[in-house]
Amino acid sequence: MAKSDKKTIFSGVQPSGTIHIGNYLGAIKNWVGLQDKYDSIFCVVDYHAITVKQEPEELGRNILDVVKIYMASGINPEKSVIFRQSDISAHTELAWILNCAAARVSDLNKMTQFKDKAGQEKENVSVGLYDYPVLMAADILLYNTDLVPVGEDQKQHVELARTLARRFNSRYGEVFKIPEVEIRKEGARIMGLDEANKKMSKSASPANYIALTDTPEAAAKKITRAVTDSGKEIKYDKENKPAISNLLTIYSLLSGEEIKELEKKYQGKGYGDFKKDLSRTVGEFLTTFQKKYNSFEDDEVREILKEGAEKARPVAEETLGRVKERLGIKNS
Ligand code: AQP
Repeated sequence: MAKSDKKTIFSGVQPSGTIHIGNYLGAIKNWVGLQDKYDSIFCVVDYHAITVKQEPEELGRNILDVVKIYMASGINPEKSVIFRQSDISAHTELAWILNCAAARVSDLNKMTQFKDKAGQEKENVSVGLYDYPVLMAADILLYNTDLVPVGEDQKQHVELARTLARRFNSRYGEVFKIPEVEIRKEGARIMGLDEANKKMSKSASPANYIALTDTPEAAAKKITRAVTDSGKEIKYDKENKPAISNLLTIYSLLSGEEIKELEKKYQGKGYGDFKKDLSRTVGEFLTTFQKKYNSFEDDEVREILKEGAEKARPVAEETLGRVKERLGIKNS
């Protein structure tokens, strides 16, 4: 990567299943606007995906599909670096070093995403799932990242990256830049369609999410069946009307209409009318999105990943080299 005066952003998506509009509205959509202002690095975090079981053939497919989703969303590989995490071994090397030289069991015991994902199975899930936030810290810290644009569920993990960076710096001298988290207010936590008190999630049932690859008809069916709240009013009130507030957020972010305008538009109308129009808005978005998504070839994507890794690797290796020097494990 050519050195510039711009600040650096880093973020990623796991190729762990079907990418949904929560991933898009909470993260990817925001990256598009940031790529002109920042040196931007967008990773496909495949080593994160294998913290839970993946089918090998599907994983290979999903990696290429995530890149297509980045590009269909407007991430331009001419402006931004797009690469696959497993192509740069410095990620796992630095994660191990941070495990030993900065992270504590007590840090990881606080991670709420692990508690949510492991649930009752916390003694039987992989050690990788538990250690996931340390690998994420390595991802971020390798690139002297200034800003990490993510959805709200990742806030705690970015805070851990800051803690680990500070701890390492105070013990071994300044090596890591302390990154800031960037969370947009709107869309930071899109909730499930079938359960409005839980975030929309790839690993939930398909009724929970609208996939970016859903047909408009499939999406409309899911919206029709989406849970609603008591009362008839179309009103944004997260506390008392979490389901309608979530649908209003999706509608507003995809249409560009303010929530206040939407509330006015549906005054005196019922959930049926609202859902019909929301389905149309979502359908139009998906049709345009998928046209772009389907225009990319696998070989083109492989080339983008290769070039991206070639640009990112020297930066990662330079940081890792400094870390190893501080630890006394380089050139001894
Ligand atoms: N529901 C959501 N609302 C807003 N943002 C979200 N993100 C995820 N879910 C929502 C953001 O999407 C980016 C990529 O997420 P990830 O691939 O790291 O997966 P995740 O955060 O673990 O959540 P998923 O997509 O639901 O996957 P599973 O089911 O595997 O946990 C991140 O910036 C994230 O904040």
